[in-house]
Amino acid sequence: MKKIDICLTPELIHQHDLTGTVVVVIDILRASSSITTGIAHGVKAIRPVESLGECRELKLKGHIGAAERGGKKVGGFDIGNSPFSYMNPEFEGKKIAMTTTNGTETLRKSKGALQVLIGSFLNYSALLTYVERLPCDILLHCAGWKGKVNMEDTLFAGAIVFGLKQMFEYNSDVPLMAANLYKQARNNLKSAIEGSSHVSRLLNLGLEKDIDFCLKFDEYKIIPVLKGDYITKLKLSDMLF
Ligand code: 3SL
Repeated sequence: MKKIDICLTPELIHQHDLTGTVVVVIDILRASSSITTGIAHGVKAIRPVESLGECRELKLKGHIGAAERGGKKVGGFDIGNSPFSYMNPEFEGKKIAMTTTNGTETLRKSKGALQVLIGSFLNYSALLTYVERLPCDILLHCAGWKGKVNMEDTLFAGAIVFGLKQMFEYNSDVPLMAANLYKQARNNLKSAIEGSSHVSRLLNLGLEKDIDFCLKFDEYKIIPVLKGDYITKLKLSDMLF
């Protein structure tokens, strides 16, 4: 039987064998939501990089520069990490170089998997439909915050496990824990994450609008996929079945 597991923080990724596994990278607030939004709004490709230096270099080579640290846009770059900034019609057909506090590191640590997908509430059903049909194991890789577990990524991973109609074997207790958490929270996700660390951080920065948007289900029908160095829209020819 196919297996599903959840890695609650990139610090624990060494516990998982990525070979032959499809990994879904989850950073609800806000990297995976922003990537999904950008690709859905016609951005050609997004290159996740870890350092501000790499991002700056790519900006000099013609990429749009997106940089966030601690929730804030880094000076000298074009945008930070708000999903709304990824809706800019001027970015259609262009490439973005992106660096964020946790999301881009989670992407790097997912390399070596059979396929790396990007998941958010914004593309929940499209992602669920695809991963359910995959002939291989699935790992939901949560970004958390600086090595620590967070509520919103765990809830989304739980939403995926909860939504699966096919039987999957759980590789640990985490899928069951996360699905139960989601089951309790699903009627009011916003109140479920109230008081959580990153929600408080973003609220202090006046970013409630971003939180509300990132909790919306199924705004988009696309699935972003990391191929080589770039994230693009998953095409029929990329599908593993
Ligand atoms: O940590 C990250 O990668 C970001 O998503 C954090 S923030 O929401 O942009 O603050």
